[in-house]
Amino acid sequence: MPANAIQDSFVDPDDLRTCFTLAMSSMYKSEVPLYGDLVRIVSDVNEKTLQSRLDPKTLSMRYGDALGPSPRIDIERHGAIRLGTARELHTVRRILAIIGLHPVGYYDLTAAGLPMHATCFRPKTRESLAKNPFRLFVSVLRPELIKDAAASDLALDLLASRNIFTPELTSLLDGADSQNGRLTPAQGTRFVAAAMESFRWHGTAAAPPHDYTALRAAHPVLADVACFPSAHVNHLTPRTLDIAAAHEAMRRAGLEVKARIEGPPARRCPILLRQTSFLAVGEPVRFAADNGGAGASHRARFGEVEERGAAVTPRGRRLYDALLDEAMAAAGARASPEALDDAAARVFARYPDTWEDLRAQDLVYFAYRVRGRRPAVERAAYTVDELVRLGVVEASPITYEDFLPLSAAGIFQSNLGAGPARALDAEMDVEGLQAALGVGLGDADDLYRRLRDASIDECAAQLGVEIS
Ligand code: OOG
Ligand code: NI
Repeated sequence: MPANAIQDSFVDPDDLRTCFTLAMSSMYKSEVPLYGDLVRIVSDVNEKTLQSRLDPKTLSMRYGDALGPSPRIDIERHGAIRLGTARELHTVRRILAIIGLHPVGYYDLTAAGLPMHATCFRPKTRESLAKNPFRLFVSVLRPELIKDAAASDLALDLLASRNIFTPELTSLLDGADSQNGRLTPAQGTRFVAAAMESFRWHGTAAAPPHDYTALRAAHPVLADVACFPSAHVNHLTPRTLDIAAAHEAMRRAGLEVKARIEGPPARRCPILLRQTSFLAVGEPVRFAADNGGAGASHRARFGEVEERGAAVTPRGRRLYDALLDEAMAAAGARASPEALDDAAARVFARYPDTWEDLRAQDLVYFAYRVRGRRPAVERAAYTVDELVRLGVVEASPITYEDFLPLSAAGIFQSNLGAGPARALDAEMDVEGLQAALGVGLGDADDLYRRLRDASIDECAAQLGVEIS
């Protein structure tokens, strides 16, 4: 068989990711009907925004960018799961690799009082991102940070006795290993269905009621992570074109909405990521008959919306972090959500807000493409800035594809009902996370730089000049 015939008999990981995303979306809508309402509300807002905003500058940012046309806006942009053990994380890494998602970045959640760290599983190449940018925020317990020894022992006992992966899934993973990480269409179909078993909600706890109650009292996240037979998806997140309008529409529709939108304040040139959510709903939990006890109501699962802006450079990130700190300090620890928003709006006036300034000050990553023909001035070499000034190439901001640790902590906290969080006194454990994954963590900045540099190389090749 010729080489490409062999390749053709396997599913493209990006296509499989779309099947996976759609399966997860319909599963989650049936599990949390309020999420279906959210998707309808957001899609309405997006429709109205599309009709009202015809400014080409914002259009390119919102509906596509230098990296190509934006895929369907109504497909979810991310989801999240919480895992209990290194072994679970290792298997989840294998599952997600098959749908083209790879771990990028380290997220320390101890600032939110969570004994957990996380990574973002996401597509890494321009082509893969353009096909379907869905990503998964995956956190995992750090049991060594649980202060209450009895709770820690109990959680570890429960986790040691569970297996969240079906035998069918395990055998498909092994099969993929022997096929260069690929699956045939028939295997792919079985794989998506089997993977959903690991991420679906099980209303019957895998722990007796007194254990559930004890862990919930120690920290609600322990009960959520350790007391169920699966790693239920805890939210999905469609993309909105106007997060303020979506937040308002959710409130008007009677959803119980998060107190404030996480991330940077509203800007003309959107950067990073803004998020809001409806708060986790109470879901009935049963306990196995021989465990006795009445049921409980478990609060972990919610629905979120996100608006993505441009990826910032390390310099842009330092400015973002500094201004956010300053805004929080100015508002004070007990500030109301409105006061915090006001302080942020005031302080962030110092974050440049035109694409030209953001580029000139190297705050945002841009990709480039040839606009005009060969530059009129015939030289063998140019700088990017010269070519932009000559109108030969144009710059468009690169979309941010990652998460924000502080926002993630805020989202986590508002949905756990854990009360005010006190930061844990703990070091990060990047090595521990990488050891559990069995692969190194990708570096987000590296990926944005690569996208930028590849776009410059393409311009150089097209123009037949050297670009520095
Ligand atoms: C994950 C929260 C993080 C985000 O959008 O920042 C997240 C969780 O609650 O498990 O998804
Ligand atoms: Ni999220």
